[in-house]
Amino acid sequence: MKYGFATTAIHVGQEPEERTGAVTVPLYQTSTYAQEEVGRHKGFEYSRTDNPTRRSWETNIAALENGARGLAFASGSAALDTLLRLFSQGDHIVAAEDMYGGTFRLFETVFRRFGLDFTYVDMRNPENVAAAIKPNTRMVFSESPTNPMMNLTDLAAVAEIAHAHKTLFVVDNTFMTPCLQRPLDLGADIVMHSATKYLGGHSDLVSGLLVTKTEELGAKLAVLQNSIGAVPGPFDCWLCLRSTKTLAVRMQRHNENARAIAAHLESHAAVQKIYYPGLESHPQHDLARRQMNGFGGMISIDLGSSEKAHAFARSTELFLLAESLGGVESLINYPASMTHGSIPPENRQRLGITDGLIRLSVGIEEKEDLIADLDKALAAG
Ligand code: P1T
Repeated sequence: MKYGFATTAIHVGQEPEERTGAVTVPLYQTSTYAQEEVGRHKGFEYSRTDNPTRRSWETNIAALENGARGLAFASGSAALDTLLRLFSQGDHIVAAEDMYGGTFRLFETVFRRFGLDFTYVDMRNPENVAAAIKPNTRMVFSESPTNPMMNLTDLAAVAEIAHAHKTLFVVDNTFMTPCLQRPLDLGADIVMHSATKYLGGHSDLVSGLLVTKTEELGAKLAVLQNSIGAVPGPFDCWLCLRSTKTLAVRMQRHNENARAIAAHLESHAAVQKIYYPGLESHPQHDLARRQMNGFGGMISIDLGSSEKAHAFARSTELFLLAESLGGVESLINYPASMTHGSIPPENRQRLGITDGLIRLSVGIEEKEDLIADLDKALAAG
């Protein structure tokens, strides 16, 4: 990165427009581009393949993740779908056992039918990854921190294991954003995002990304991106560009609010367990300090029973009960039946996704108001 993070976010890929000097990247809401003669054009032919607003966003996110190439998709799930088409029937993937329920569903209900094989491991211990790798393993896939249990993968250690076996290492960086964690710098080959979350940041769009460390991988994925066509429209890319300009200040505030709330909830009598890597009591707190530049805005708490969790979820006023995360507004999620409903019940129990578990996405409101809202709802349970 030539500049610091916030400067890169505001400037890279976003030079003033040549014709008018417009400071903001224009919204090129067009499907196609006039050509002067057959084979002679200005670098754009068709918007599934490339679009100037999308290209600005892809350039910007590649710089932020310190990668060679960024590729934008219609959702995080579409980004994953395209990623998995790098592989062929008979290939094997090692994935984190604890991750977003929709990722597990995509792997199991779609790609297993097409002949991909998956092994799920507890990635808190890198040795579990080494033990699961087979001769046909082509990818190690991690989420760190995981959704919703906030478990960490030692990214540098797992990258080393993956590369020793000539296997790609891919990290879903949705919870952290490149502001707080840069997996490519720690050895990952590809970073994946649901841009719907912190990158979009305002709960007003659905989008996804892949960022590759090398041009070669970027070129392979660009062929898939164009062939499959799960691309975002120019307006969503324009909104993402608008949003990353404030990513550094938003993440700072998410960090600050979540740390205050986690510290408060940790000593609250109604909270049986709390999962937040910023707390010294988190078993991987030291690793969090080492590989992250902040602990993020996501906290999970266990209230002990489904009744208590439901009473809490219907009693908050500022924290809205909704799927998703990472917006400026605070949200509550009940993983067991919402985001992780597609994980088999026995797996959920084993992972700690109990019927008493609540996931909080801490927004950037005033922390005193958020704490008062949580206290009132905890009293109601
Ligand atoms: O929703 P979509 O943009 O398709 O992204 C899927 C996805 C991928 N990875 C992670 C870590 C995610 O959290 C998500 C989406 N998650 C939610 C909707 C949620 O509430 O957890």
